[in-house]
Amino acid sequence: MIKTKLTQLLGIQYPIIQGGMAWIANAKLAAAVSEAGGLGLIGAANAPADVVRGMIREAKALTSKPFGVNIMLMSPYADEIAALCVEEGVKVITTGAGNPGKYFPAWKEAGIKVIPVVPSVALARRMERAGADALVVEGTEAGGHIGEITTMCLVPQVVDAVQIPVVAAGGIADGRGFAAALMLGAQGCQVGTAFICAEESPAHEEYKKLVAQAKDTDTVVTGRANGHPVRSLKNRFTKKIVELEKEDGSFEAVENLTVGSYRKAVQEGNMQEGTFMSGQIAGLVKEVRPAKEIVEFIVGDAQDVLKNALSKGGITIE
Ligand code: TUI
Repeated sequence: MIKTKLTQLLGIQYPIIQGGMAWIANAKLAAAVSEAGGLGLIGAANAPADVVRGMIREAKALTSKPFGVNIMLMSPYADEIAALCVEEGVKVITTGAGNPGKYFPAWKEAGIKVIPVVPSVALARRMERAGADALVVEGTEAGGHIGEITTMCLVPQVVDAVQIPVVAAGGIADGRGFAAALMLGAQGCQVGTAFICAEESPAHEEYKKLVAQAKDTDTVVTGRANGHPVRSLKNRFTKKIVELEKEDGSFEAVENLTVGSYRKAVQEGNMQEGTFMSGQIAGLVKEVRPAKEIVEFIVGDAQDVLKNALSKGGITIE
């Protein structure tokens, strides 16, 4: 049993949050992770408010345990979704790809636990001042929209800069990574890539196969030139984006090429036109298995690692 300030704050069994991955983090996956003792998240991504409301209601029907909603702040529906989370009695909100400051008063008033995802110390400090209950601190190893700093460097710097609990994200898919995050001062971890390969994940079989077969060097970051860096698995489509960026790195050009490409990856497994977002840790994810097994594997392995770190590593302290 690993109990931390995060398990206490959220009333969950294990300090593991499932990433709110666009098109993948649906009600079934979120409910499966929450049922397993972690915190499942519904990823609102760019979905309209009524679709998100439907997912929240479906998750409520599937689990009585706490789950959350991740709001992608670049979505045109972010304002509506921020309000509907209050209406629907959502217990936990995480946010990504922006500053959620303007929503804090309404969320706090409703008693919602607010956990912004931050890629820097500066934003972490600002979010703590605004009233965040905890932070997901996401390193550049993560999949999807990313910051510049690695998990290893960012987590301890944020831990030193704030008082609220820190959840490490980016590059964690097993007990070693989770244990390392705790050693850096985190109170929990967020896991994305490994849950793409959950049995309950709606990702296309081709997507799951790509993640399970990926090796360490198989991801690439596109979109740096237009200010929205996104990490995904290398394929013919990312090659096309990289070429376009060399010729015409304008926001519009890259946006026009990539619009709809996340859906094409998740729903169609479309290698020609799909962006298969994934973290660098894909090389460690080898198989498709139930969400419960993924949660229990990470926790069990971390306990073992923490108890036996010195003896197994042949390390002595004199
Ligand atoms: O948000 C993510 N990961 C994502 S969002 C996404 S969907 C998307 N669609 C189109 C373009 C880009 C993304 C896919 N993956 N992770 C959390 C995260 N948040 N990473 C980085 C940030 C972030 C960046 C800047 C958070 C705040 C921020 O603040 C800027 C500001 O306004 O101060």
